[in-house]
Amino acid sequence: AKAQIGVTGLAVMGRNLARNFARNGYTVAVHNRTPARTRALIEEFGHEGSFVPAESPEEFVASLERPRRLLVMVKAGEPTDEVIREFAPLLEDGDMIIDGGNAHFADTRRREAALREHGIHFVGTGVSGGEEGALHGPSIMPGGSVESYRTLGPMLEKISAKVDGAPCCTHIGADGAGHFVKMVHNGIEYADMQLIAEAYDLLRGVAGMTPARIAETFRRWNTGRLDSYLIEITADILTHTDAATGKPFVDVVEDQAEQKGTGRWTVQIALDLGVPVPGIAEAVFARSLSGHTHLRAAARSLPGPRGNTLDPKSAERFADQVEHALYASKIVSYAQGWNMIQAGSAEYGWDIDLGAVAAIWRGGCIIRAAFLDRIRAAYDADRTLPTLLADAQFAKEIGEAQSAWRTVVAAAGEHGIPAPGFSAALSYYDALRAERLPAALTQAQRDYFGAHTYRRVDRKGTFHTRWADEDRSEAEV
Ligand code: NBP
Repeated sequence: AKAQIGVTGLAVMGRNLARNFARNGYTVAVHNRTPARTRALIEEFGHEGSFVPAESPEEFVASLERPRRLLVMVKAGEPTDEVIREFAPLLEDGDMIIDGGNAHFADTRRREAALREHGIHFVGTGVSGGEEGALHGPSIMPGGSVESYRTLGPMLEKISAKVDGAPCCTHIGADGAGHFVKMVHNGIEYADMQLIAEAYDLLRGVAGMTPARIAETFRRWNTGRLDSYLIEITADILTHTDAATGKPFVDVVEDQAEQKGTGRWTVQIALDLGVPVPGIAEAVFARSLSGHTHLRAAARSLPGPRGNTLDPKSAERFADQVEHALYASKIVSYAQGWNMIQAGSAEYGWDIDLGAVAAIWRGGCIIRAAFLDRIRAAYDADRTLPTLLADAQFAKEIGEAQSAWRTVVAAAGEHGIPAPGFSAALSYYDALRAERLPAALTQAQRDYFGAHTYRRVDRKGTFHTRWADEDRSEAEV
């Protein structure tokens, strides 16, 4: 029998996705540049379903039913182009190349346009959930043509995570839309992780709580509105004791966070699109700063405040305030992420359904959380919502949280504990709320030194003040 789908690139992700398809009853052709991986897959997992191993690209392509669906799971970047160069000449009109790697959406747009010329559908697809998700059900964000989704979509939906019976997979939009949305997902993930790390740091540094106590606190939070995969694993990590030293595990890990690049891409593209995403940016910079050991060593002896940790009763109250601060900051960073998706959608004409994106992130992916249901509800109620902060429910909650949020940011300052995520989120909130921003002064300065002009609050038009003249007369320009 011919295979309904083929997977080339059988490292952790490709292998697990191939197994997921096979476990769901599909016949799966499998191929890898180095054939040993293909053989290993068949030996170890061949019994799980119907696999068709292929050693050569020709054999692989010949084993696929038409239109062919060829899922590429190789290292993102040049390897993807190499695989396309190798396979595209073997394909025919209407066949599909699905790129499930973490490609940059601009590369996906380029590849899609080039392959479209040859009648081949190129389906850039975001896949989230890591190794486990790939095997048991990831969140899947396919881009590409509507036509390709007609036959491919049901298969992807079948292997995806399910929440309340609904698949965590939907057609996001044309060409690079899927990879764009996956990129923003990762940006939001960076922000979420940073906020959780700050909450932990404040509970430890201000409230004087041990990692084990903080784990209990996180576990309690995980039964409420912060219920999420990331809070759950955080509690688990904080409970873990290092076997070699008997210390809390978190204390034996070097305090330098690495990054692979999707968070950085999110910020770079946000700058290009002109979307303010300070929460995501601060998270990327916080990781970057942590790795600058020479800067940190040079600054280690600089003075800081001498803050005492709180007594146990105040510590409990403070923990509640941190919960509010974390929740409010989380709303803000998701608001920024969704604004970014809106901006990308408008720029590239993707017409992305913002509520549907929230729905497919409820399961399978790293930021899966009960919270996403609320975002979906907000966009279902109003597709044109300018910001999540304008949703009545979120506005109410953030209003209730704001006083505690301010206390926490102030405490961070008083105790000398860095909280860039919490404070940037609060500043963003206050900036959007502000009746007047000091941007008026900034614009006046621009006019002063560079004749960059300004608009007035009381009259239409564009103006310049002749700052060098004695009379400082104003001219309409
Ligand atoms: P890797 O990103 O480590 O890539 C290894 C695979 O790429 C192997 O199958 C390797 O073949 C193949 N490959 C390379 Br490298 N260069 C090639 C070339 N020039 N031609 C053909 N094949 C080539 O694997 P992974 O961690 O499974 O990730 C696969 C993709 O999924 C990546 O794009 C990744 O960013 C993305 N992703 C990963 C995760 C995750 O949690 N790991 C999550 C979501 C998405 P070989 O065996 O012959 O060396």
